[in-house]
Amino acid sequence: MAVERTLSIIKPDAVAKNVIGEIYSRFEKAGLNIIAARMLHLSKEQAGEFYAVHRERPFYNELVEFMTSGPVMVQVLEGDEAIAKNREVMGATNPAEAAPGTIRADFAKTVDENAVHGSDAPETARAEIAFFFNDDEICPRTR
Ligand code: IDP
Repeated sequence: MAVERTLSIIKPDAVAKNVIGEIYSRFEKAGLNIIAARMLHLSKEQAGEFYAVHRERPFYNELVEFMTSGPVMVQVLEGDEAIAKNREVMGATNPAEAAPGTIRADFAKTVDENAVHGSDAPETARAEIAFFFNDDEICPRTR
């Protein structure tokens, strides 16, 4: 199995619900190591650029509004097959379709405010990690 890194965001709805610790616990129980983390309140420019791939989608403006509505927790997760494992722990984009016991099933109610973001492929993971963290801010367990 390949050790991978992925970018995770705990979105404003989950930060407001005070479940950062519970979500971190899900990552840790799944064998994902948190190797970088930062809390920040995204600007409209940052959120718009981060979600630029969705610029043409009808929900883009709503998504940028939501992502800037409060602080987010951003982290790099590392582990075997981290990209797929994180998405498994997150559950489906629409919480109504998310498997029981997943983060979105347990902490989100709607497709637009769905608690967490996770990179969907190695290329996007690399770009998304670099969007938020410099190399010297990433602290793997071993050097
Ligand atoms: P993902 O976050 O599971 O990878 P994407 O399809 O990449 O899902 O969508 C990015 C984000 O855009 C979602 O997590 C959600 O916050 C928002 N989004 C997706 N579909 C809709 C929609 O139909 N209405 C409103 N927001 C949506």
